[in-house]
Parts: sequence; C-alpha cells; structure tokens
Amino acid sequence: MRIDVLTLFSDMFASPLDYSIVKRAKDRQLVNIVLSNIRDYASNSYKKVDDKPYGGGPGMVMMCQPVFDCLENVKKQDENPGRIILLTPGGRKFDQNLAKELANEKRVILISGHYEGFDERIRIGTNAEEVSIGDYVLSGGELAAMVIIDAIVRLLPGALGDEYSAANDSFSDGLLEYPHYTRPEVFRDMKVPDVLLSGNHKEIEKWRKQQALEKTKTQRPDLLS
Ligand code: 9D3
Repeated sequence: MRIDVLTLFSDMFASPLDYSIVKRAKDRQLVNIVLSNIRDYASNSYKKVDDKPYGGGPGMVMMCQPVFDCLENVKKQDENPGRIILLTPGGRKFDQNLAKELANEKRVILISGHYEGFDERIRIGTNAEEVSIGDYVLSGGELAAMVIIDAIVRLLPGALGDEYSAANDSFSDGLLEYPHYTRPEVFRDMKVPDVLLSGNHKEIEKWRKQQALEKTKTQRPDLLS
C-alpha cells in the first residue's frame, strides 16, 4: 500500500512513524509512506502558502495553488488514483470501520492543513473526502494524519507479530477488552483473580467474556446498542 501525506510540516512525521508496528511494516515493505511538503510547490517567490480570508475574519486560509500543484505531482507518481482525504475538524469521524476501509485500498492520499482551514475550492476541485479524528481542537491536521496512518498500517496483513492479531482487538467484537494480568501473583496486596491461575480454560473464557461485558456496560454503554 502507498500512503501519501501532503503537509506543511513533513518533519513532524519522522519519529512517530519510525517505531514499533509502523516501523516494522515499512521495513517489510507492506507500506510506502511518502511525505510531500506543500510549501515546495508555492509558485510565488515568498513561498507563501496561506492568505487572508475573503470577507474578513480571523486567521489565515490555505491557498489553492500550492495544494493543487503538490497533489497533481503526487498523483502522477502512481497508477492508482487513491482516495483523497482532507483532514478537517468538521469531517466524517474516523473510526475502526473507516480504518478497515482504508486498509483495503491500494493507495490513500492524506492532506493536512494548518491555519483556519483550506480554501473551499481545494475540497471541491480535488473531490476529497473530509475526515476528522474526533471532537476536540488540534492545531493542525498532522497529528490526525499520523493517527490515521497508525490505525491503517497495523491492519495490513503481516504488520502485527505472530503474538498479536488484529481480530482480537477491542472494537472488533464490539466489546472492550477483558482485564489482563501478568506475574507476580500478588503485587502490593492486589491478587490475580483465582480463575486465571486455575488452568480451567472454559472457566477463564467465561470470566473474560463476562468481564468484557461488565467493563463495556460501565465505561462505554454506547458500544452495546
Ligand atoms: C473556530 C473554528 N475552528 C474549527 C473548530 C478552526 C480550526 C481549528 C483547528 C480549524 C482548523 C484547526 C486544525 N485542526 C485540524 O486541522 C484537524 C482536526 C482537529 O482539530 N480535530 C480533530 N480532527 C482533525 S483533522 C484536522
């Protein structure tokens, strides 16, 4: 899979994508993450990428020209057109279902903004989908793009080690995970539940299911409906 990111701050992406599962997936060539800096495409001599909003108001708006030129350059680097996603606070809320959808694509193009937002003609002219990662305000779309990349990449076949399986994840069966314990049996007077030490796999399975249900009821009742 190829993931393109168009951003004003490509350096921000270096370290979060160089650890753990995403690093391994890149090393195994399951994913090719290509960063493009929108500022490199600014045609004016000041490398200006934002301007004041028509009609007045606070903040600056991302200009059309650098984004369109950057996108056109990136598009032609691969025969797959790819899904074009504009990261905006008002977009479709990202969730595990969208992560699965995107993990099935050959190519995804993410466009991160900064400042107040994009010139509306960027959305219209590129036919982009708008995606948000949740109802809180970030200072830009870069962290949102990284969240989305992380969620996609770990779903790619071969990205997880043998000890893990994406099928076991919370949300995949609609419930939160059961509580986990490891050694020692007693830590500061807190004991591991007897059933986990019993060796009775049927009872352990039953306990975990019931715990998962209980946890979901108290912490995320919305997941049960
Ligand atoms: C006062 C209007 N603000 C909208 C809530 C302006 C504004 C704030 C922050 C416009 C852009 C941003 C930067 N945020 C993103 O680019 C962004 C984002 C987010 O803030 N929250 C959740 N998902 C995303 S995806 C991109």
